[in-house]
Amino acid sequence: MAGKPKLHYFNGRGRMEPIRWLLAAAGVEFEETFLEAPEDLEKLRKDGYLMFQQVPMVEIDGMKLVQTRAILNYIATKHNLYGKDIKERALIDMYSEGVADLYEMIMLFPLCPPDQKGAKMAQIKERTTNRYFPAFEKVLKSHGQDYLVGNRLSKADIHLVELIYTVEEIDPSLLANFPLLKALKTRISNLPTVKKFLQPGSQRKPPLDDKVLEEARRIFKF
Ligand SMILES: N[C@@H](CCC(=O)N[C@@H](CS)C(=O)NCC(=O)O)C(=O)O
Repeated sequence: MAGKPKLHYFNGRGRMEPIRWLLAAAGVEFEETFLEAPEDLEKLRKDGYLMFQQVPMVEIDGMKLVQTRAILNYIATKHNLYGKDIKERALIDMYSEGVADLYEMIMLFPLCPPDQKGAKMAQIKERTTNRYFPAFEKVLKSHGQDYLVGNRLSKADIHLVELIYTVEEIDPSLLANFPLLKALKTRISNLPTVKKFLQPGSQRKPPLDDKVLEEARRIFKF
């Protein structure tokens, strides 16, 4: 039997967090090796483990995978979280990309220059309530099913629920007008694997704070 996947990243959410969520939801145990200094990243590069000199990198099934989406797609395919045919897969990709667009705006917010923070946050809230959440609410309403695609759990549901939690950390009221998203959040959160991941002490990472941001700046030199 293959060993546990090993995740290489720093000890923060960033681009690895959706991978942690997806593995956890699939019920896959994983190990993590945290970069603590720029030298740790340099070593992975020197050893030839990072195709584009970047992390996230995940050792899984004898491969050293990079590129977040490739990693997510591999895990989703392996664990039947990627639809039953190419049409379902296209929808799952479309929804996942929408989630990723808003997630990226939120993830990059702490890097925003102080004088632009107010405008950026206003844009994040506006996009959440006027663009992304209504789009997903409409999908759920259109078919009345429990999951976004094919009435079956897919990676799109996991990514969306992770996003909902992230948005709620910014402002819980942003979810107020989206009853079907709330219900999806509750449903997915009650899956035993996800429930476990949401418990304190799991491998889920806390929101970025100044200390973690400083650590990321030091390791990635930005
Ligand atoms: N498209 C890549 C982007 C990866 C990326 O930007 N990684 C950052 C850390 S979050 C990194 O390794 N930065 C160092 C560098 O680019 O040299 C992915 O999604 O995995």
